[in-house]
Amino acid sequence: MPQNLTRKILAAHLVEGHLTPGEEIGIRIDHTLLQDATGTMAMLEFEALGLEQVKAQLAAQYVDHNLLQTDFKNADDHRYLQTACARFGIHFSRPGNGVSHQVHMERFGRPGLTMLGADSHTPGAAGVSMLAIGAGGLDVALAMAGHPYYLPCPKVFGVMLTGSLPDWVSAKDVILEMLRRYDVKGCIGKVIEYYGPGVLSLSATDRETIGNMGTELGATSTVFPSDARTRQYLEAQGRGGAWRELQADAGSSYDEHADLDLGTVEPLIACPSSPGNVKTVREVAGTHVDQVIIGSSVNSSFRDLMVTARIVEGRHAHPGVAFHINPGSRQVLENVADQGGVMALLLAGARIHQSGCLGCIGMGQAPGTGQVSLRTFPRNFPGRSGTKDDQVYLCSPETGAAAALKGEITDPRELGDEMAYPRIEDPATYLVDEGSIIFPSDELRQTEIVRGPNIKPFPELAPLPDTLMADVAIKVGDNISTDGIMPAGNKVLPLRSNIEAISEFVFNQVDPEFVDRIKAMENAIVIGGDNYGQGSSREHAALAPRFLGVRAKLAKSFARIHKANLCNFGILPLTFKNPQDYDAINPGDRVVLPEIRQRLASGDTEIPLEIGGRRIMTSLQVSARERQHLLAGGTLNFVRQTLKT
Ligand code: MIC
Repeated sequence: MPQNLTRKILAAHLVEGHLTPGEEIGIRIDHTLLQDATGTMAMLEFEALGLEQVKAQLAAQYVDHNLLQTDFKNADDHRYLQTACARFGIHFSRPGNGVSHQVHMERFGRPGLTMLGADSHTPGAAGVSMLAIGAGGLDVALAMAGHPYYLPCPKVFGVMLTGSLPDWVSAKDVILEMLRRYDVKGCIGKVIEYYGPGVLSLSATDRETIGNMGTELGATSTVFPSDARTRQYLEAQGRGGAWRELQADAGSSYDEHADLDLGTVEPLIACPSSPGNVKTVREVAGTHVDQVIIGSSVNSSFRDLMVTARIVEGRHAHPGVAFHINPGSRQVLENVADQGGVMALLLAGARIHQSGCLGCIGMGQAPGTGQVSLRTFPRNFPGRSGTKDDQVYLCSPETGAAAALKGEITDPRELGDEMAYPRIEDPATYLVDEGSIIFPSDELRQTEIVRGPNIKPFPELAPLPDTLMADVAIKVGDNISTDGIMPAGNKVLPLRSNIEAISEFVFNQVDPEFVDRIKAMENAIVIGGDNYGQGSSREHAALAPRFLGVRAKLAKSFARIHKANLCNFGILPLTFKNPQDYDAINPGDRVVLPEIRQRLASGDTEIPLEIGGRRIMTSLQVSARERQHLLAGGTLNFVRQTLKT
């Protein structure tokens, strides 16, 4: 039977289960990706598995998030990661070498392979036709140890692209168009597969932009065919040998389907404070702008920086605008410099930063009070920039450059009256720089691992009790992101390897009293709305609440990665059978889950919950494997138990 490309890659990697949407499957993982903010904990978890060496075909560790070294903590973590990589045979990309997604595409990505990354934007590797999935650090640690990755078999959503993008419109507008149509939970449980004649008009890095931000649609991953453009990119990177052709079989079908004519896409912008709050740039044109940032974890490629440079060349940013550039990698910056782009940007007043995520995760670059910031980043959840009540918009480099020049949101097509659209060609041969990557070697395997004082041992987690009594610690609404649960930013991120310390910040932006309140409770439950835990892969949004006593979360629905992280750390992910019951539970209520252990062990999917003499029904949709992990109090407990027996 003819197969679409996603199912072909899944079938080639399937080690457990059947490719039936919704059923749990186990797939072999070829590449693993860690970044430093999630990676320090993931590396500690890998160490806890007691292996001598990684077993994945290629494991890479990037240092791109915690780049500000305001004290010893981040620098200590960098040293820990560097020494652990040397010891276990992992590629180490040094601080400042670039954003994981960009560097992995440049140096390691290969069509048709699977990748698991402890970063939700890992699907950016769609740019080189990988099936790349974001996951919690523990799942990545297990994949590094050679274990399969388990996930609900996704549906495949085929999007047929036709036409080509008009001048002043680029890949960011394509993914914003998808977000305008489907919003932040429209693609949960799906892999988006783009195909059709329009695909060839998109370069590898355009496809990276679309894959990276597919995550904001809730998608499990994004897949593109591997074609002449993929080949061109890999050859330009000096890695032509990695190319192979891949596409859906003729006559294959999709579980769901849509058409997108690239020729009809116009400049779009996601308004505060959700990537799904998309409007046309025309609708918000004229809004005063204080800050523009081009680059970071998405839109930081050669093309993105070069198009910005050519637009601002010979002019200066508006005096009211702080204009920043965050290159995706040193290699990007070197190639932009080689073609004169750096000088054009400097003369236009740009502040050029080191390569990395930076302001995207609140590591600096916070806007001032009441200021409007336009960023090419992937997400703009409330307060994520580091500024309370922030006004962050997400847009293309073209729209960002237009705002930098004019001082207000401007449809970039208006610049067409002043200049021709600078269509950028990728270099035929990139300047390649691997100098900041430390490759594994036998010699390095002798390295002693160095740990700083902020790196604390993994906390002990008790197994699930027979009956669970818990107090409602907080009740939140729909689309609460992991940034709302466990904020990032330069104050909190350095605590990622110290669970006791980071737990003091749980729900800090949503309810500053939360931690004091939960400390007076023995066990706690959190009540949530739809799409609870959307956004990042950070397992700390499960582990830190668990450390504080959260044993269950009851929501209308969960985001995929967060739900898996809850199971990994022994928190029951319950959903309302009847969504109206959401209104019947309030903070301070005491709830009881009678005989929960036994119900879990017997595979019950309907779990009664008693509240003030009333009983409501909840639903527990987890696999047999996840049930065992929940009973043990978390995946590490379970794996350790199995190692003992
Ligand atoms: C993000 O963009 O939210 C992050 C920061 O990259 C996270 C990972 C993290 O919290 O460390 C992600 O996307 O998974």
